[in-house]
Order: sequence, then structure tokens, then C-alpha cells
Amino acid sequence: MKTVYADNNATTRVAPEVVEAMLPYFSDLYGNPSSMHLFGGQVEKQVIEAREKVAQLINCDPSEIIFTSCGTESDSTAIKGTLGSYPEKKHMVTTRVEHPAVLNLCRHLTKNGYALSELTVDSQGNLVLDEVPEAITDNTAIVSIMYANNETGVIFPIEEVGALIKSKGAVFHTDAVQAVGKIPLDMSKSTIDLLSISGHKLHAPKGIGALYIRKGTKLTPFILGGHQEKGRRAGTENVPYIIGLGKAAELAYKHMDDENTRVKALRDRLEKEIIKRCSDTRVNGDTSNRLPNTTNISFEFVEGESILLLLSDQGIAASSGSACTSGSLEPSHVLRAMGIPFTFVHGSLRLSLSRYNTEEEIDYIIEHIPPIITRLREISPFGKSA
Ligand code: 7TS
Repeated sequence: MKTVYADNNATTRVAPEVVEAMLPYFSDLYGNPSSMHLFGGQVEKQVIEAREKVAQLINCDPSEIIFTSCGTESDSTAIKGTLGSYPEKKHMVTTRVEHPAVLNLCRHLTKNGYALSELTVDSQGNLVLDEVPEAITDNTAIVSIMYANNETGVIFPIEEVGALIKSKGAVFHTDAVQAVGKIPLDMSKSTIDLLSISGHKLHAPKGIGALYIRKGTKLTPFILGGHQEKGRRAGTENVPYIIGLGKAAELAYKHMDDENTRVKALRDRLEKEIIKRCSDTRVNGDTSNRLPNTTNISFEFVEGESILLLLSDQGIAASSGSACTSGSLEPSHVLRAMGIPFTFVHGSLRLSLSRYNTEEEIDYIIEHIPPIITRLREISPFGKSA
């Protein structure tokens, strides 16, 4: 059966070049980079190079990057590590549309004596900037605001938020898991103190991430033990995966233009044709301020889960809301925060592309969606057709 993968915000294919780069580190080059002997020395240099490549992708100094196990660990390290460094401050600021890696953690921390302010978004999914200054007080330890939303792709005005935060003395964290590798980021010109990266969103394997820590930022380690990562994250380095992330970062840097031109054109055509061929649809999120690879479309009078199952029968992989929350059958917290009508929230479909998608695959999706929507509407109590 033909398959088309359009769920790249959930995870990506590991690039063949990444697999190739990693393989020697499972066999011949298995040393521990901290070891004094030749086996250690052989891999130490490559770990340094991988760190340089990740640093290049966001234009920071390599010493400002630590490797973690995933985006979630980077988020936890940033938030818990900051709270640990400022024990006198008991307030956090985030947004209602964060990934659960941030939102569930912050809400959990409110049970441990912390106060939380959750900023809202407008109907286009854009951050309500006016709320930022009043949300931050002298008691605010950390402001954690995602760079780009995983469900809609909407990009937040991070530097404008940063400018408002700086005068208040709070640490500024951004979960940039969906932005890194898709749009250019430049830490040399930024107000960001901490930035989370996840390998499996940019064609590295699952199980590797990174955290950017601006020089001079106070951060209590989340995992204590050995002296790895200059004492900022203990545990023997996951050398093969670090090499993989380095290679993926190098490729993402090289393919950035393609992502912003060819992939964007594929996404735009896909979205336009679906909207043209299906009635009672809407695009969720500000179409002029989005990641180049993501579209989130709602089909009124149908269930997103049913669309996914029928698409899957045709070999097409997509997502409704976020895979991380879909297990709970709760409608998307992101679309609800945007105030999208209930009947549209339930029929939402996220299609997220990558540099591996082709024109032919886009044609295949365009061909299969309208009959699926017609079929589902025919059996729905509303009796609508596409
Ligand atoms: N932050 C954001 C913005 C994300 O989109 C994800 C994963 C994470 C953190 C977690 O990263 P991980 O490396 O720990 O997996 N997002 C999704 C998604 O949108 N669908 O499935 C996973």
C-alpha cells in the first residue's frame, strides 16, 4: 500500500545521513568520552563537533548547549532548574496553549506552593501581548512561552515578549521544539535565556534533545551525579544519539531555505485545495504567521478521529489535535483556548510536512480527503456532504 507521512510535528523520519553518521558509534567507537584512554579520545572530539553543529543552528556558543534525552527533559530542566535557583520567587508565567511538557509541569507545581499565570491567545492563536506586563511581578521566577505551537504552527512574538520581561528580572524560557530546524533562530540577537530542542522533530532519533543555556543564566541541575556537561546534566553522554543530533542539525541548517520555500509551497497548495474541495471548513491559526510545514483544518460535522482512521486506511498519516493528548479523547486545549466553535474543534485535522514530502504525495492527500469527508458527513446525523 502507498503510504504518505504527514505527521511530522509528532515525529520525523530519521534522515539516512543521520543513521549513517550514528552507526560507527554503536560498534567500533563505543568509548566513554570522559575516559582518558584512546577509546574515550576517539569519541570526545566528535561530541565537541556535534555540539558545535547544534550551536550553529541557533547561532549560539557551543558552551551554551547541553544534551538531554528529549524536549520534555529540556523543558523540565529549564523550569525546575530556574525555580531551584530562585527559591525566594514563587510565581511562573506560561500560556494556555503550551505543550503538556510545560503546561502539565507548571500546573503540577501549583500543588507545591507556586502560583501560575496562564496567558491567553486570540481567535487566530496569536498571543495576547497586552497581558504580558501585568502578568509579571517581582515574584516571577520564570516566563515559559513556546516559540511555535505544535498544533497550529502559529509563531509567538518571542522577542517582543522578551523585551517586556527583561526589565522585570525574570528568566525567559522558550519551548522551541517545533521551531528549531524549521525557521531561522539567532541567539546572538535574542532575549531568550533558555531554549528547548528535541531531536526527533528534526530528523534525529527519539531519545535525544538539547537545552540552550545563555551564558550567565543560573540553573540548578535537574539530574545530579557525575560531572558530565560541565556539571549541568549528569549521566554518561548518549554518544551515538548526540552524533545523530549533530548531523541532523547540520542538515537542518543546510535545508532551511528548502523548508521555507518548497515545503511551504507544498503546505499552501495542500491547504488551498482541501478548502476549495470541501465545504464547511476553516483553517485554525493565523495563516500569515505560521511554521512553513503545518496546517490545521477543521471540518464541521465530522469527528477528527474518524478522519484519521479513514486516512490511515489509505496509507496517510496525520493527526487530530496533538498525539500527546489524543489518548485522553479530550478536545484540543489549543483550539479551545482560541475559542473555536465546538463543532469545528471536534473535526480538526493537523497535517505537518517535512523535506521528504513530494508533490505527488500532496496530490494523493488532496485526492483522498474530500471523499472521506463526504462519506463521514453522509453517515453523520447532520447529513451534510463535502
Ligand atoms: N514541546 C513541544 C512544542 C512539542 O511539540 C513536543 C512534542 C514536546 C515538547 C515534547 O518533545 P519530546 O522530545 O519530549 O517528545 N509534540 C508532539 C506533538 O505535537 N504530537 O506528538 C508529539
